[in-house]
Amino acid sequence: MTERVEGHGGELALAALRAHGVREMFTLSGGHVFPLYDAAHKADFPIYDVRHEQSAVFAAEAVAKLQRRPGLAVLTAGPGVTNGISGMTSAFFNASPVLVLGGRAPAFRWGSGSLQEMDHLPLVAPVTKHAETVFSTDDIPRAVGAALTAALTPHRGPVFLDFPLETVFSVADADLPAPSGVDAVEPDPDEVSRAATLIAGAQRPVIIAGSDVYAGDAVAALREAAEALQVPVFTNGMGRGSLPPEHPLAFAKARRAALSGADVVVVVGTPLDFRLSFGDFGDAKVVHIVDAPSQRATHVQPAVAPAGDLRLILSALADHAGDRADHTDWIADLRVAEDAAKARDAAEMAAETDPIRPARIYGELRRALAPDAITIGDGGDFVSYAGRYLEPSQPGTWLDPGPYGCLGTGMGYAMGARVSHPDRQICVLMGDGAAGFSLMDVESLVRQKLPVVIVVGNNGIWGLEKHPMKAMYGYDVAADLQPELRYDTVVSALGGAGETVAKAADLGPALKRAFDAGVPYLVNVLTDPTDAYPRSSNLA
Ligand SMILES: Cc1ncc(C[n+]2csc(CCOP(=O)(O)OP(=O)(O)O)c2C)c(N)n1
Ligand SMILES: [Mg+2]
Repeated sequence: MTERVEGHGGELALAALRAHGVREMFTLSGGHVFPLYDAAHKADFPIYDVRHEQSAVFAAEAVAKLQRRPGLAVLTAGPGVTNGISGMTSAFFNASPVLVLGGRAPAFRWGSGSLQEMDHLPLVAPVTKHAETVFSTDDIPRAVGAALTAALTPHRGPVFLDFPLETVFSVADADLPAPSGVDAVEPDPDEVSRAATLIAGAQRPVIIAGSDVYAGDAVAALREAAEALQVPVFTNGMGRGSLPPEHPLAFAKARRAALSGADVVVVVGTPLDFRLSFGDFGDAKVVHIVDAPSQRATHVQPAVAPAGDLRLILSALADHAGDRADHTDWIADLRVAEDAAKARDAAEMAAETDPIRPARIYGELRRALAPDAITIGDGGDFVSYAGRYLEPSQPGTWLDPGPYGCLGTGMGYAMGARVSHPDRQICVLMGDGAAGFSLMDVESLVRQKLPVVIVVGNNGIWGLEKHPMKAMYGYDVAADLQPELRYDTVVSALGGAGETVAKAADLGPALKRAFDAGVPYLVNVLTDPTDAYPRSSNLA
């Protein structure tokens, strides 16, 4: 049924946004988008504002990632939009359904040199699924609806609309089309059955499940498939926590043994990119299960690559009726490797070193974090350690920047996470370098009463760059920061609180104070600058 709506462009946009499940906006002020504020203000629609547009887009992305619904950022014309481009690009790489609404200089005098006049579309088109300028006020509801449908259709991703000044300030009446919903893409049954036969017949199969499993609400189906076919499961990105860590098929540490020993590697809902050796697992056959045909790899040829709704594909795997090999010994071997690695990690996480090593911080955090806490990683080595030592026990609790690897997500993701989950612990794990990109947005969090905990691994360097440069050239440049800088007093100055910790024994009590504080609180941990995350590829 089509409803009729009347109002200025902002009101028409808001009606369509609400109809499609958008529940808040993240923004930084600019006159070009005032009608959107006017509509939101009059309708009691929440507006969260930030100090840099990147944080608005990252906040919208966190909402989209965590809640599997569209996130909205409203950016003013020109510099507002260009400041949001790294956020849009991250959302594009992460398949996050984010809508960015941009202001735009007036169309009627385009080319005359209006303030902030620039055509955003050529810049944003390559990093969005859909980018369009809406030239007519009564076309706004249609355009918003179509953009959101595109964002939510697998393979999901960001979309962009801009409204010339006169479009959004003018009044019109228009149709408000009902949301059309997103149809599940049926996979090719033949491809699914070939995949099932291959996995069931394998001697040493492994599943690696990524973000689209969570985004596609396929966590339960993943578990059913793994249990039915008895396949060990590793995860990355938003896939982390899909199986609880105590599940007999849940693995995290034995990845090397698994990938070097496997005869079939099943990669679900994540690309065959640098995180997965570009899909090259030696002699193992690869099954790549993707949520849309566009996600099939072009650089490698998997044995089979079913494309479609991940719930349908994984449920079909679970229902596979044919013969299956026994994987008991394979699972037991991996469990030995997993347990040995866990014991090594446990020793590192307990180590009482001076200066503190990152592992110890994570040892303390594991005690302080509730199972449903949201952890957010923004940094270099410090965040690589978080990936290694923290084990999310529920899906939808882990936010990393994803394969685009953009520093600066921290305070934006924290805002989106706090808005999504007002009652949970929100903990940002930040490198001291990464802190420079978004720490000013603590002010936005304080002012809007959005408490979060920030733990800075303060090694005084851009560690992930300094160590490799030194190894490569014998020297390094542009890789030092001020040692022992008081990032905690920055947060205090902005209205939050915090403290500096230099001794391992002080970490636990400091974290307790942080989670009890009720305001943004930064625990500034002075860490060992000589400690480098061991990695095979050092370029990031
Ligand atoms: C926007 C952006 N700029 C630069 C980089 C390159 N980069 C990746 S990790 C890193 C160092 C991060 O340092 P810090 O946050 O202090 O963490 P550490 O490695 O010291 O633990 C840099 C500069 C990037 N990924 N993103
Ligand atoms: Mg650092």
